[in-house]
Amino acid sequence: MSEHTKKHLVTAALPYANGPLHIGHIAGAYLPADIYVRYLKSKGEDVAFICGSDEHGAAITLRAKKEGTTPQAIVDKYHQINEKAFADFGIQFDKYSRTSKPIHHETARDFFKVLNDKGVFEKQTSEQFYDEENNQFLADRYIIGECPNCHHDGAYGDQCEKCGSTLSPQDLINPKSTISGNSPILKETSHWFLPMQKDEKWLKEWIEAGTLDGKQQHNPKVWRNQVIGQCKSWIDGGLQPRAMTRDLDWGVKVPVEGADGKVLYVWLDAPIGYISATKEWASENGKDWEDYWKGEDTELIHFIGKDNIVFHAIIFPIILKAHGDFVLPTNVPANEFLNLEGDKLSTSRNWAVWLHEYLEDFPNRQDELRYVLTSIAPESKDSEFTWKDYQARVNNELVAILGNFVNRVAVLTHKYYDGVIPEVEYTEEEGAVFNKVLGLASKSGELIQQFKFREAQSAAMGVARIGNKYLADVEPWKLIKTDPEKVKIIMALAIEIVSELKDVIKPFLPTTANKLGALLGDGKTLNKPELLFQKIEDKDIEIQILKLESNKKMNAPKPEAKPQLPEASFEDFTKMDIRVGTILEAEKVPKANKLLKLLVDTGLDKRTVVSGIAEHYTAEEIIGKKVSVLLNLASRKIRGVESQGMILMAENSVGELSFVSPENEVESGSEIR
Ligand code: B3M
Ligand code: ZN
Repeated sequence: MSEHTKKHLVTAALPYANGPLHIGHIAGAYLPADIYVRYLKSKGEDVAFICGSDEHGAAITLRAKKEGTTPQAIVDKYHQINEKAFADFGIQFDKYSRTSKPIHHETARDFFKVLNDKGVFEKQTSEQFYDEENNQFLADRYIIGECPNCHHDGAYGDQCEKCGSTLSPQDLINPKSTISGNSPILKETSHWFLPMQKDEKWLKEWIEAGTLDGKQQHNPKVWRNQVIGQCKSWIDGGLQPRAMTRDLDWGVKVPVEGADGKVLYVWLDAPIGYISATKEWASENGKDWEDYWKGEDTELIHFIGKDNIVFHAIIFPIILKAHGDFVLPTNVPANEFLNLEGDKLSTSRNWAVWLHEYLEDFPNRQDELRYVLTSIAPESKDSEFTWKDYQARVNNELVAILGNFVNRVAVLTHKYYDGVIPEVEYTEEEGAVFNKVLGLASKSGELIQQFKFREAQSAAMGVARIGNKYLADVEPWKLIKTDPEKVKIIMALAIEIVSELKDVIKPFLPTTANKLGALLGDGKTLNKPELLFQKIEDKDIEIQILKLESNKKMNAPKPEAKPQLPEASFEDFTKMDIRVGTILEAEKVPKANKLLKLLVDTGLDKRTVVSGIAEHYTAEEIIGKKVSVLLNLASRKIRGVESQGMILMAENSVGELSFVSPENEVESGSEIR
C-alpha cells in the first residue's frame, strides 16, 4: 500500500450559530485543528478538514425568542458572521457547512432510520416538564430555577453556569418555564433512547487500551489525560440510557411514524453534520466521502473543547459503531478552558474578546492573536489570556525576535548585495548552526503530530531565535569591512534560515509565512521586505482593558427591587412630620461602630438624634449638612443616648447609605411632604 492511500478526516466542533465567536472558541478547537491540518497538508497528506454551523437545538430557538425573531434569521446571521471570522483568522476549512441544509437533514434521518431498524433504540415513556399555557414540552434550556448545588437562582435545566454542574431539569429547585414564567407540570411523553449501558465494556477497552474488536485502533498514550479521565469517570459511574429525540419544532424531524412534533436530539444531529458536510465537500471535489469515513486506513480526529468530550468520545462512537461500517475517532484532542483577565469567558456577561471586534481594533494582526493563543493553549489545564501578556508576547517574541531577525537579513542583504543572494559553500560552523535549525523544524513537526501545539510552536520560534542569536553573535555589520567573504557566507546562511523559518511557522502563522515567501521571491534575489509585526503600544491594550471593564459594569446582575409595601392612606402619610434639619454637631457613640450622635437644628428646636451612619460618614464631614428628619418618631434610648427622631437615608442595593438632602438651599424646618 503506498503512503498516500491514508486519509485524514479532521473535524472541529460545529459552533452553534447563535452568537459570534470569541478567543475561547478559537483557542479551544479551531486553531489547533487548523495547525494540525496545515501541517499535514504541507507534508502532502490527503486531508479533509470539516466544520460548519450547528443550527439546531434549544440554544438557537431560545436566542431567537430573546431577540424577538425566528430561529432561521438567527442562524443565517451568525453562520455568515462566523464563517467570515474563521476565514479572517486563517482557519482554512475544506468545508464549512450548516446543519440546516437538506443534505444534512437527509443524512441525519437516514442515520436514525438505520439505527432504529437495527433495533438500537428503546422507546420509553417518561415524565417531562410541560408548559400548559403554551402547550409544549420544555427543552432543558427552557427551564430555569435554583441550582441544587450552589443555589444560584438562574440555573438551566441542563447546567448551572455559576458552579458548572451538569443538571437534569428535575434537579432544579422551584423550576420555571422561560416561555411563560409559570411553573411547568410533569407530563408523559415517549422518546427513543440509546441504551448506552450496553456499550460500557467495549468502550472501556477502546478508550483505555485503544483496542477495538481485538485490533489496535488508536494509541491511548497520545490521548490527553483529561479526555481519558473524563471518559473513564463517565463509564465507571455507569452509563445511562439517553434520549435521542426531543419534543421541539426546530431540528431534524424524527423519521418514524408516531413521532410528530419530535426532532432528533441535537447531540445526535450535530456530529452527523460532520458526515453530511464531508459528503458535500466530496461531491464538490470529485472525491468519495466513504473513503474518509469508512476506509481501512483513515484517521479521524475530532478537535473540541472539554465540555464536548462525552459526546465525541462516548456517544458518537457508540452510534457510529451501532450503525456499522464507520471508523471511530483515532483521537479526540480536547482542550481545557481559556479564561480572560481572571474570569471565565462568558457570552451572556459579554466577558470576551470577540474575533470580529479584535480585527476591527487590530486590523491585519490575526497572526499575533494566533501566536498568543497557541502559546497559552489550554492543552492540559485551564489557562488565561490577559492583554498585558498578549502585549508582552507580541513585543518580546514576534517583534523582537522573529521580526527583528527577518528584518536584519532583508536590510543587510539589500545593503551589501542589492538583494542578490550570495552563492557560497558553508564551513563546518555554518553547517552546525543549520543542523540545529533542521533539528528544531523536525521536532516541531513531531510535536504537532502528538497534538502538543504549544511546544510545537515554541520549537518553531526556536528557529527564529537561532537566527537572531547567530547574527548578533557573528556581527556581519562589523565584519563587512575586514572579511567580506565571510559575510557572504553568514548572509547566505541567514537567508536559508529565513527560508526554513517560513516553512516551520506556516501552520501557526500562515499570513507571516506568506510574507516571508514574498520576501524570498524566486530564491535568487530578496524582494523588498514587508513589515512583519508592529509593537503593541500601552494605549492599545489600555483601551481593551477599559472596554472589558465597562462591559462588566453594564452586565453586572441587577439586584431585584424590593416589592412595594401594602397601601398606606394619605392620613397615614400626613401623620409623619418630616422636615429639613441641619446637622450642627456630630460625634461617635463610644463602643458602637455604626452610631453617630448628632445635634440637629430642626427649625423648631435643637435636638439629639442617634443615627447608624458611622460606617459611611465621618463626624467631621457631615457638620453643616442639610438632611431629612422624621421629627415625631417616638423617642428611644439607643446605647444609653436618648434619640429624638430619625435621619432619613437612601440605601442602595449593596447597603451603602446616603443622605436625602434638598437640592436647593432651604432653611431648617422646611416641611417635606
Ligand atoms: N454546537 C456545542 C458547542 O458549541 C455544539 C458542538 C457540536 S459538535 C458536533 O459547544
Ligand atoms: Zn450551581
